[in-house]
Amino acid sequence: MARLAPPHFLINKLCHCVSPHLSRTLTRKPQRSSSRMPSQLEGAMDALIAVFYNYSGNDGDKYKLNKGELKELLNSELTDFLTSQKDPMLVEKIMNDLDSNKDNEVDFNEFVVLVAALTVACNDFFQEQKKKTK
Ligand SMILES: [Ca+2]
Ligand SMILES: [Ca+2]
Repeated sequence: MARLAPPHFLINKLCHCVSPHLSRTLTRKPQRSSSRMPSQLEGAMDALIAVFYNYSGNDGDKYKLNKGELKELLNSELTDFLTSQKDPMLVEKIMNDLDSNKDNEVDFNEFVVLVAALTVACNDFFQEQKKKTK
C-alpha cells in the first residue's frame, strides 16, 4: 500500500490544531491552552495516536509496538476482528505485513496503514450493504 503524502502546508496546519489536544492526551495533564473543542476528525486522529501509545509504551521501545504489544492492541481494540479470524498465526501475519522496514516492530507509520486498510474495508462493506437494501 502506498504511503499517504498530504501536502506540507496541510500537515503544518493540522499539527497545530491537533497537537494541543494531543499533548494533553499523551501527558494526561489537563491543559487550558485549547481554545476550542477538537473537530470529529481531529478527535479521531488524536484517538488513533493515543491508542497507539497506550500499547507501544508497555515494553521495550516506547514508540514502537513489538509482537506482544501488537497482539494486546488487536485483542483489546479490534476484538471482533481478531475473533472472527480463526487463523492462529494471524498476529504473526499482520506483523509481517505491517513491518515494512523489517525491524520486527510496528511503528506508528506502519500502524496507520493497518487502520487505513481496515477503514477502507469497512467502508466497502458499508457501501455493499447499502446497495443491497436499495
Ligand atoms: Ca514497545
Ligand atoms: Ca517496523
